Amino acid sequence: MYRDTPHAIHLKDYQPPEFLIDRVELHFDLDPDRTSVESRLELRRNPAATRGDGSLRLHGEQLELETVEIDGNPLTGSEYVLDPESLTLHRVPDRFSLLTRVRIHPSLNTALEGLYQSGDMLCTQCEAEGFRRITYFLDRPDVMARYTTTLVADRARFPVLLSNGNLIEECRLEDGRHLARWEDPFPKPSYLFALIAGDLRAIEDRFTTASGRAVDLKIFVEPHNLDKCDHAMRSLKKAMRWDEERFGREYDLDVFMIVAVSHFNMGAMENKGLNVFNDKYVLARPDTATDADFDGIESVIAHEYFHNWTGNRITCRDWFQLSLKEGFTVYRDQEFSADVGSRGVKRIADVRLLRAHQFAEDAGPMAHPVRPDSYIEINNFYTATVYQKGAEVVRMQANLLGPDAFRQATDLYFERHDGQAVTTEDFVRCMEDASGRDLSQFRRWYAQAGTPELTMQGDYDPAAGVYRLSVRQFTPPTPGQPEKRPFHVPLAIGLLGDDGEDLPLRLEGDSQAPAAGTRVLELKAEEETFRFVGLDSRPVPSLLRGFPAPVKLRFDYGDRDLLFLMAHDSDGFNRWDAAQTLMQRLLLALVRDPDHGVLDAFFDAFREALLDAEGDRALLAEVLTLPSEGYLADQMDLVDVDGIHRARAGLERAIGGRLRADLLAVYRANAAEGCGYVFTPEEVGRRAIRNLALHYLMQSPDDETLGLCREQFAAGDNMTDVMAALRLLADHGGAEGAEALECFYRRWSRESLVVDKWFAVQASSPREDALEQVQRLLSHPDFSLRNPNRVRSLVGVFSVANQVRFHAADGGGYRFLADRILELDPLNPQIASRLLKSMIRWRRFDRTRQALMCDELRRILDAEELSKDVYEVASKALE
Ligand code: 0A1
Ligand code: ZN
Repeated sequence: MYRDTPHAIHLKDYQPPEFLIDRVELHFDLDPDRTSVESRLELRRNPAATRGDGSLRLHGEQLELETVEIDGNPLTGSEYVLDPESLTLHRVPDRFSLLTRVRIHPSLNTALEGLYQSGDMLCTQCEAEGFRRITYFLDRPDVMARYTTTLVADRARFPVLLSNGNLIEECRLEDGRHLARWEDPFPKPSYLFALIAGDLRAIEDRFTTASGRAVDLKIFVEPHNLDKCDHAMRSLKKAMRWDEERFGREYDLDVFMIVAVSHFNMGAMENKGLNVFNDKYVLARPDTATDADFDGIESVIAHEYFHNWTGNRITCRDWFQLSLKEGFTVYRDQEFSADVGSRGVKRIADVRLLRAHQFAEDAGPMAHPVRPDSYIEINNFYTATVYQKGAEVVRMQANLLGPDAFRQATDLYFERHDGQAVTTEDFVRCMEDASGRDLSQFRRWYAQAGTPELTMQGDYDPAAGVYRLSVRQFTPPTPGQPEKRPFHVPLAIGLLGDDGEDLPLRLEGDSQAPAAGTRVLELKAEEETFRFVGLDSRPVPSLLRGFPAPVKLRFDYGDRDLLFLMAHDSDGFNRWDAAQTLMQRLLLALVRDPDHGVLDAFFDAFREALLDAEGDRALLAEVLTLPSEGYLADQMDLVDVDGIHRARAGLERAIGGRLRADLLAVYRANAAEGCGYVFTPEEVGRRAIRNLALHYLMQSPDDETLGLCREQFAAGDNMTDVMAALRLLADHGGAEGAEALECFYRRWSRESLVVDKWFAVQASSPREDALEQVQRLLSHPDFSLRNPNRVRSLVGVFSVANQVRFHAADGGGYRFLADRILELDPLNPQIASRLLKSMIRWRRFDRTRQALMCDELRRILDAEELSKDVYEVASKALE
């Protein structure tokens, strides 16, 4: 907690560590209230370091120091300096062994960084800087060491004791205690350290690697969750095989373990050989988890597993390089999900997420490059920019190189840098060295923040048979970067003829005509014109196919062209994008003018898509979903909160009314056949389109549709269908809604992840009394500020997914959020600071709301003691 102004850390100040640590031996005497940690470090001066003053400064926070010894000689208090963040030893030898003993208190650790108690178990979270809350250390990722970890604990309370690597010893001790010793043969940075102690059960399986080695796979959970691990195990095995086939990466230890914990700040953590997961991303049974949950589990399990090579074997030199591991690993998990599911739907989902969160971040006061230049608190930089935009930057390189050269480049990266802590620059150099391409201008994607806007214009000269496409790029200023230089942007483009077929894209000067289809052009200048020749009628351009770069497109399409693309584009992504653009345009017109009519052509196109029996249903559901209120808000210079809600709800009602018969037919035609729930792309698509039909029908409900909804709620054998119906009933309200909520709670009150859904449904309801209901739920016996999943399901969902009620003009939503942040900050700064991000883009709103938000931000900044996390976000928001 800070009273003084916290200072920023800058990339330009990076210095290699003065000391290296070769070996670490840790001995834990575990007890939730009082744990003792003894650490023996083998240290030596780093030959690559510029010589400092001869002293050694180790990181350490919230530790009670009991002993310090150098080479077996205890130090007295005058031989070291202790402050709240470090332990400094003066005049140390060039090579020595350091022993420290500290005490820590896991049960009092509500920040969930370091060693903490989650339910009845003990667990750790060390990324980014949590290890310093366990022992004194050089807690930075470029210090990589080999660890041996000994765990001692009460055998009845903590029968399972886990750490990284392989188990090398186990024995019983006196007084009902026992000991387990783990050794990790791979050097690792401290942020990948983990330990677990608890009364856990495991499901076990085995994987044989491509070279024939057997790996034991274990997923540990609390006993009552043992029946919810099968999907996670299947996902893990799929991910392991895929990484061998697609990237040539084999697993390297004899055992791979996953542990599910109920209290976790993020999604999961890739600790070497011992991944720790938020239980939300492990536990699933068809009756407790939705399709979206199954999907999330598959991709997060893969993500953490993939980190074993992209993050663990090769790690980051410093935290500015976070996207080196995160951008690349997200790219890898996106490709995995695309390969094992539906590629088209996956791309749409990823771009939706990027546009909704990353574009918003780039347009706000916390905008930062994929490789940030500075931070006050690194935990604030686990962002959509580092993760999702970072993945797009890797994807662009993969596309520029093509599949073969990209594979050679990643092979080179793994070979050249195995065992090292490196930078995004090292990654790009591998791309260049393997392919012979010059990516010097491309590197700006790592250094410049902001979303480039591409303004395109096309004109057709019938006499010459030429279509000219001019492209201009402009990137708006972001904090600290008033002016931007042009990016190297790949553009994937197609031209459609009158019949909707792709035309050959022959550029002036081409020696021969290319085949019809997509052509990738490269934009490097601020402005460029491409001339396509040999066209005997005006083509319809299909621009930025598959979303080849994280940019915004400005092109003045007529509605007819968009309808044409929606019906004919050979690129599925652009068919979806054309539909979204049309809907967005219509909705924004309705916001400006509530009497703006809706053309019959819109309903006709909607109906035609809806009734397309051949199409991929999941893709169809994406095409027929209106842009969210938040996304629409991002398209306006001045957000009209109520106008957006009115327009979107009105259009949904109109669709439900006008297309009632078709929607009912689709609902019935997509009823489940056969036996029970299966998680396949086809079945997920079927449920998605059916529930979307029910959603539209329930926007102007009658007895029949209400009856269907009630039936689905009562009969649903899977959580996807039950949740869809519950949400509709709850939003419909009245006795019906209350009864459904009550019945759901009674049925599921012992399943914590399902109770989260129950909170979330109420928090996201557009009903006028949503805030009052959320306030009431704060005193529900199941609500707790100490469980991040619970906080996110109530406070997070209300402030992020309920734009109309959170941004109510009376400021009630803002006050509510600020109160929660102030309560939460002393307990869990990471979660407090994440919540605050929904209030930092106040400049986009009207004066009344601006003033209300600023008042709350100031009230937060005025608090007696504030974490660095919240301070950084609140102060940058007001800059
Ligand atoms: N590296 C993890 C995410 C993660 C980051 C920070 C954490 O605590 C502050 C926890 C997890 C991943 O990318 O999955
Ligand atoms: Zn990650």
